[in-house]
Formats: sequence, C-alpha cells, structure tokens
Amino acid sequence: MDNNDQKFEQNIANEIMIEPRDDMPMAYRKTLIRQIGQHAHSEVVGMLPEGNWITRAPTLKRKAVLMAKVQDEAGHGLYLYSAAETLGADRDDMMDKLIAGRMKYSSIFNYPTLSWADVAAIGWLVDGAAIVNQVALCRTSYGPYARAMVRICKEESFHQRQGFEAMMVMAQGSPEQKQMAQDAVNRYWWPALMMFGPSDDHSPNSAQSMAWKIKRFSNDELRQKFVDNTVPQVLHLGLEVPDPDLKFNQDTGHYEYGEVNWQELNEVIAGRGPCNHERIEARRKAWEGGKWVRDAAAIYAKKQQALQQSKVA
Ligand code: BYC
Repeated sequence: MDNNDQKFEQNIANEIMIEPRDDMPMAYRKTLIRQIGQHAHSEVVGMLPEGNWITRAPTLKRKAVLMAKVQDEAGHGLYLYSAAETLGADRDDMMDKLIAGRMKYSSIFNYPTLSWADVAAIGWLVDGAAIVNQVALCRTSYGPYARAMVRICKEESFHQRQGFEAMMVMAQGSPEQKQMAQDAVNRYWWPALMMFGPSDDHSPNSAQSMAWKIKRFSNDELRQKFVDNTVPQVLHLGLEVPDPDLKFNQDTGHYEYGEVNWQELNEVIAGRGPCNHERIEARRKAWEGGKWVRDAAAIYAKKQQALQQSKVA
C-alpha cells in the first residue's frame, strides 16, 4: 500500500470525507461513478411515469404540485450528474451509455402509471423508499455525493408527504376511489421493495461499498426499514399490504415479509420490464431533440469566455 492509499484508508476509517482533489483508488472512483451515475439517471427517468399525468391531474392544485415535484426530480438529476463530474465522469458519455443500455437506472421506473392513484403511490411509496436509501447516503464517504443528498432528501420528504396525502384522499373517497388506491398499492408495493436491490447474499457490490462507507447499510437492512416504516402507514389508510406472509414479530419488533420476486427484478434490470423500451426511447428523443440547445449554450459560453479574456488582455 503506498502513502496515498494509506491516507485514503485512514480518512475512511476516521470518517473524514473524501473530496474531489484527494487521491483515491481507481476502483473507489469507478464505483462512485457507477452508483452516482445510476442514481442521476434514475432521477431523470423517474420524471417520465409521473410527467405522464401532468395533463391529467384531477385538479389545478394537484397539477401545480405534480409539476413542481417533477421539476424537483430534474434538479436532483442535475446535482447528481455534477457530483459524478467531480470524479472525472463526462455527462455526454453517461447519457450515451444510458441510451445504449450500458448504464442502469432504478427498476421502479419501468412500471406504468395506469391511474392517478399510481401517481400518489409513487410519491408515497417510491419517494418513501428513496428517502430510506438516501438518508443513509447523506453520510456516504464522498463529500459531493453526501452534500447533494442532504438537499435531495429535504425535497423527497415533501414529495413523500404529498403522495401520502393524495393517497389518503383517495382511500377516504368513494368505494371506487378506495379500490383505485388499493390497486395502486398492489401494483407498487413489491416493485418498491425491489428498489433496494438484490438480497444481501446476491449483492456483488455491497461488501466493498460498505467497506468504503459509500453504503452505510446493506440492501436488506434498508428494505426492512422501509417495510417497518410503511406497513403502519398502509394500515392507517385502511388499505392492505399485498403480502399474505406479512406478520409482525413481537420479539424482534420488525415486520416479516414474503419472498420478493427476484426473477422479476432481474428481468427488469436486464431491460425486459414493462416500460424499459418506452423509457429509453423517451430519453433518446429528449437527448437528441435537445442537442441544438446544448450546442447553442456551448457556443455562447465560449464567446463569453473569449470576451472575458479580451477584457483581461
Ligand atoms: N434497479 O450489488 P448490488 C428517486 C443493480 S430514484 C436497477 O446490490 P449496489 C426518485 C446494481 O446497480 C432512486 N438496478 O449493487 C426519482 C448493480 O449493477 P452494476 C434511485 C439495480 O450498487 C423520481 C447490480 O444490480 N436511487 O429517488 O451495491 C421519482 C447488483 O446490485 C437495482 C438510487 O439509485 C434496482 N432496483 O446497490 C421518485 C440510490 N438494484 O452497477 C423517486 C443509489 C440493484 O454492478 N443507489 N441494481 O452493473 C444505490 O443505493 C445502490 O446502487 C443500489 C444497488 C441499492 C440501487
């Protein structure tokens, strides 16, 4: 181990954050680019299923809230792409890889939003799962990622509450509305559990990521936390959790839940989920359609720079 590696290991052991200019092992840098890049893509692809309902939101208030939420997700993507850039990643390259299917994004966004209740379920369950994962990431060992997560968590927390409130209105509405709420929980419960990734004994990256303190908790620990937080909320709404094996264990103080359909998760991650093709197509169109804006911005920035330089000279 050379001096740089030793310093890095000491900083990790002493909870001193790693910053962009610090020396770091190449594998640590690569793991962070992989995770932060995937996370950034998830935020941006995550705009699609909810954005699909902006024109069909049931009231003006719901429309305004949903537009703000979807814009927040775009902002989260931007902080995260910037965090990845501090590691030397190139944004165009990340986008090209996403569109070519060579970079992942969260499995959850490959499910369709069939009703307004699905939009509420995403706010409540999906943002709720994201918060459990992301609160832990506020203490991740890489400074720019940790700091981005602090702000993102504050906004996700608002998203989760608005989703729960929208769900509560449905659950307390007509029998048809309550049924729509239950159907949405039935559709989104298991995919939300899958957001935390494969079980610990099938998670190839977890051990190293935890040793580097990128991840502070394992996939199963976070999944359990989400179940424990969320089951009482489902029951409070007068709805049911679509899991016949769910039971509260008095001794451990935790809910025990049934087996996640890992085959389904693997299929969705491999690009064969219900909406994978549609999501990537939408991103491809947006990326290609936005080229002239990026080109114009780059030319403008270059001109501004030349102007500044001529003033200095
Ligand atoms: N979906 O060894 P593992 C949001 C991949 S968006 C897809 O456990 P790791 C929001 C994994 O990448 C929230 N892929 O990996 C936005 C790995 O593949 P590679 C998104 C998954 O990295 C809008 C392989 O499977 N959050 O907040 O230790 C509206 C083996 O897995 C998934 C983040 O991205 C999955 N579910 O752990 C609303 C959080 N699970 O790269 C909300 C940051 C696993 O080796 N990411 N894979 O080819 C993480 O915390 C971790 O990357 C994961 C996976 C827990 C997701």
